Amino acid sequence: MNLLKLLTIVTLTFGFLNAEVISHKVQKDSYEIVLKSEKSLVIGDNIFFASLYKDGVVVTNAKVKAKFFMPEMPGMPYMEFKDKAKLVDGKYKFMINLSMGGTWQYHLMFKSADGKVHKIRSSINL
Ligand SMILES: [Cu+2]
Repeated sequence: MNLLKLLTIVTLTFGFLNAEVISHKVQKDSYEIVLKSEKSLVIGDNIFFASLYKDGVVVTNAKVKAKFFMPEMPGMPYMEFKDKAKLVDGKYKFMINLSMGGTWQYHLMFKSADGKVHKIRSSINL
C-alpha cells in the first residue's frame, strides 16, 4: 500500500469518527428552536429536523426555510444550499447538501402564524 492510499484511508476514517450529530438550541423572539441533524454530518445530503416551541408548547403552523452557505475562499466560489422544510411528526424536516468540509454558516427562517419572520444565524463544522 502506498503512502497516499494510507493517508487517504486515515483521513476518511478520522473524518468519519470526527463527524458529529448537530444539536443546536437557540432562543429567538420568545421562541425556542432546536436544530438537529438526523445523523452525523457528511459531505453530501444531510437531513435536519427543527423543532419550534413558544412558551414550552410545540408550534406546528410556521413556515420554515433553511439556507446553508460558505463564503468565497481562495480557489473556491461562494456556495449555498436552500430548502423549505416539511412538517413531519411535529418537526420541520429539510435536506441540505453540504458539498465540502469546513465551516458552513446557516440561516434558519421561520414565519409564524402572525406573519412575522424570524431569523436565526449560526454555523456548523463539517
Ligand atoms: Cu469552502
